[in-house]
Amino acid sequence: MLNTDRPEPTPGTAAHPGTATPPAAPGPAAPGPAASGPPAPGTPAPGTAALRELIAGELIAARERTARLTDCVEDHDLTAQHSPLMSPLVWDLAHIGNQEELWLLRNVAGRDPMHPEIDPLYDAFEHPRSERPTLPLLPPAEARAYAHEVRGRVLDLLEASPLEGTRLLTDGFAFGLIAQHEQQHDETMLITHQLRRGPVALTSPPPPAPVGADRLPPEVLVPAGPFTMGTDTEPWALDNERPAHQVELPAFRLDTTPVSNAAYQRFIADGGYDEPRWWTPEGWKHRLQAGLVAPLFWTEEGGQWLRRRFGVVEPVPPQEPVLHVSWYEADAYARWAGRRLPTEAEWEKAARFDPVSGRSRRFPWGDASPGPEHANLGQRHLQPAPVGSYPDGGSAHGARQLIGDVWEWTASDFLPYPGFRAWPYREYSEVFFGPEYKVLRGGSFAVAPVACRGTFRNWDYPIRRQIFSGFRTACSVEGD
Ligand code: AVJ
Ligand code: FE
Repeated sequence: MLNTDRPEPTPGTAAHPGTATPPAAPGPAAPGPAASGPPAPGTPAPGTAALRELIAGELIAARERTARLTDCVEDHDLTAQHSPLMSPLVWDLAHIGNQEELWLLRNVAGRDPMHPEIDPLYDAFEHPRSERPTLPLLPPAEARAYAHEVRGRVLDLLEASPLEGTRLLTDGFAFGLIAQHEQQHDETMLITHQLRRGPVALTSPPPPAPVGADRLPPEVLVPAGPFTMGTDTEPWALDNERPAHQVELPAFRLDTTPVSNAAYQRFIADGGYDEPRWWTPEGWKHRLQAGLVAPLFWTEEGGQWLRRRFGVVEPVPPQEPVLHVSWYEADAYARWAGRRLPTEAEWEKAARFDPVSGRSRRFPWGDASPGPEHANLGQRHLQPAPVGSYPDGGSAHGARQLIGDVWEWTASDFLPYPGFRAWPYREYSEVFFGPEYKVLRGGSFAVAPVACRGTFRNWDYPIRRQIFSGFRTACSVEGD
């Protein structure tokens, strides 16, 4: 798996078969029967049979989502390039199969390549996205057949494999890696759908209404002190989430919810896009060069802001978290508001630290895998939920919607934790470390539970905004 140009994780699907939303007319957006994510650390390890079943469930859930994203349009929409920022959908489809073949059939099972001649086409480091439409890619039917053939062999391998003995096999890591990889590309494909022009292909029911949102305090206080950042125990955590390490932070305040469209419109109306003092020098340069005046997909008509969402133009909903903003815009907004973006460590402490036990949890609400009551994940809805939604997903300090809804830009560059070791390949994380990428946390509505947790790190260029990105703001506590 080597993808590079952009971020996007997507979680599997937590085990809530009864709650998956039935497909709506043009093409279902929501996942079907769900699987449950890796075993929680500290719980008794499931027997091999139970782990196999869990893995199979995650692989199947990912493939159902891939099918939902690729069966809803005609072949010409699969082979076309809808934006130079994105691959043709048919590239993602075959790349998913190719990475599954590489990691599970070749590296784990020691098999020979099935079609060595196609490998370079689907190596994300060989060809940038903008070039991929010119490659002799497998046509849609062949791409589907290839991914299907690989999957059949992988399910046979899963039945026969011990889930221990090598590091790739332990806890089914390599299988978990592949389920996460497919879900990450499903989020990428959903971004391609959002960029695509033409008839509507995907629909979904709206997210649930917020509960008690008008009584929420605007910000929460996270007192000074140490906490454990990252993980050594989460079985399917990726290399950049490791190792666990202690971080000492001064007290800070964090917005209870992501910044809403209504709040962001006040920034626009106040001339925020015309005031260089709110922007970093590079941000201002980019704002001028790119002609930024509002989030991506917004247009103003008769004094009202409209947005295009998966082919539908609609008024911007004031209570929804702002979406499709770059790091530069998020950073400028925060400065206009007299605040700043949280650092990555602040975000993770607010999301995971439990002051009662002194432990860091897997998720804001505890260690249980995400269910539909906790967070807007898994493409059940094709938009973020209004701010203040998901009271059951709140953190120990009372912040909401840290997981799901919108990826949250942080102030931090994408850097390794102390003691980082690339695993299982340098091209997942290591080659991206450095100041040119900013970290995003928490996952979006397009992220599957299997690829989402309190430690998960995403990264992208600060100019990017076709991704499902929003943010919340923070401030230091005076006198601390
Ligand atoms: C972690 C989302 C930045 O899409 O570039 C997919 C994920 N890595 N295939 C990306 C990934 C290899 C990656 N991000
Ligand atoms: Fe990839």
